[in-house]
Amino acid sequence: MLFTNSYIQSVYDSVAVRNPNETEFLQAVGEVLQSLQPVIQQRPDLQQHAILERMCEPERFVQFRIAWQDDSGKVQVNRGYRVQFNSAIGPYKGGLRFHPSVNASIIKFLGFEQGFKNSLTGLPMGGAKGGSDFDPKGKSDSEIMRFCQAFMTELYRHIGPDTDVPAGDIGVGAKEVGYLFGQYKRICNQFNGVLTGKGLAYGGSLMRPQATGYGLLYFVEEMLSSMKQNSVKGKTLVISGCGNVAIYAAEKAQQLGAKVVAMSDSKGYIYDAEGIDLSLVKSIREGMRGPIIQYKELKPSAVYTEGCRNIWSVPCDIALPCATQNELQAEDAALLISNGVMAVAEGANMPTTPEAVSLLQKASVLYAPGKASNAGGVSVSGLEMSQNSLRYSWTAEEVDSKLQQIMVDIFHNASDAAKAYGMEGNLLAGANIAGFLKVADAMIAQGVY
Ligand code: NDP
Ligand code: 2IT
Repeated sequence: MLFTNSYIQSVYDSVAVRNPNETEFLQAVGEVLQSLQPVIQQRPDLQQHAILERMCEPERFVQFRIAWQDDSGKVQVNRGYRVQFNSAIGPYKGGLRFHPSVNASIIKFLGFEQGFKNSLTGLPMGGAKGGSDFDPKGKSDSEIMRFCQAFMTELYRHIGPDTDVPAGDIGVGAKEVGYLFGQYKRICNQFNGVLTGKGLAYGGSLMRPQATGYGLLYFVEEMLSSMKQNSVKGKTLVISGCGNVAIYAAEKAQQLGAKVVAMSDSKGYIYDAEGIDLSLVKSIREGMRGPIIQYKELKPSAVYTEGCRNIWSVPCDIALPCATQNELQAEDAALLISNGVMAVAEGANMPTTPEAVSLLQKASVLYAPGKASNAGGVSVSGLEMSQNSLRYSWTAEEVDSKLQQIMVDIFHNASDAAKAYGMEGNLLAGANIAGFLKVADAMIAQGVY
């Protein structure tokens, strides 16, 4: 990767040498460093303090074995991870992903991004991520419980309500968080806010399940109104994925008067010209996380197409990638542009490749980077931590209005930072700069570590 600033080039090159073959991590680092070039020129102290070098090296990276018994009694072995990237502005905070593709590179890219995202929320949370290559698909409830217990039997020693607070991500929802929390409580003999995304009966926050998807739409609404004097109402949306983020993005989009015509999973996508019936999607996904092809069985007028990336061929005004990293590539961006897309906003983490982002920006399509637009989930996790500390629960309306305000503030912080550094309208650069500066200043204030 090439940079115009020679110092930034040398930082990137040494990260690349130190982390060979970690393509997703290097992609995330490269994208942030690219945005920081004007900041580095104005702030020579950042180089003096080696802030970039320190931010690109996790404070701690733990990898461990997870052995558990499947329903037939056979012992299975998986690999677990927790990366504690940066604690400058608060306890480490970030989700756990259970998916067969999980490896060190993916966990590190997610942990690196999380630090900037958490900074943008304005809440006191550092950056972390974790997970396992365990595949929850096709596993029984008992297998998932035993796996979660085995995972926590190692993880517990690295986390705590003032140290590191995990939550969900792909393959980890309320059920898994419940099993993880139960095991932590048994081992430590402590009932505290060590995880977020908990059930309401034992310290969870109202609105946490909805938070990422709803927050995404609050961000898009603010972006359309500020940058195009427009709104979500009456727009046609395509949303990839059909998990937690996608479902609640679709729900809020429909509440705001938009029509969602397509959703997907890792195998293919459904198109419903009448607008997606979310109650059907929820009934398919609840419990066993069924495949989206079942939508067509329940509603035969819908069309199912194999291949999840084909979803970007569906004409729409707003595209929301809400499945996984690098799911929207240059060819997909070109198709969206030729079909007249107005905005692309990321619900997933790093779903748009750098080539696709650059095509969208050149075509003047509004582009919202995930670390800003999907920050609603971790924001309500931060509010769950506050409620746990207070030993109190806020109403859904209270949490929702705080979430809305946080998303509006994130948009303006990103937009203002872009303008201040001569890149008006570039929300990617603005989000990276605004998220970075707060962490950088906190690191300098706390001395060399
Ligand atoms: P879920 O596990 O609830 O759903 C994931 C969805 O993405 C499923 O539809 C799944 O399809 C699809 N998917 C997963 N992996 C792939 C892949 N390799 N290729 C194509 N499709 C895939 O996860 P979430 O909704 O929680 O997470 C979705 C994205 O949002 C992730 O990038 C996550 O990091 C990000 N995110 C999540 C937050 C949260 O609060 N949960 C907060 C901020 C960001 P299938 O069922 O077929 O596997
Ligand atoms: O990517 C993310 O922001 C999340 N998966 C949510 C993290 C959290 O701690 O709620």
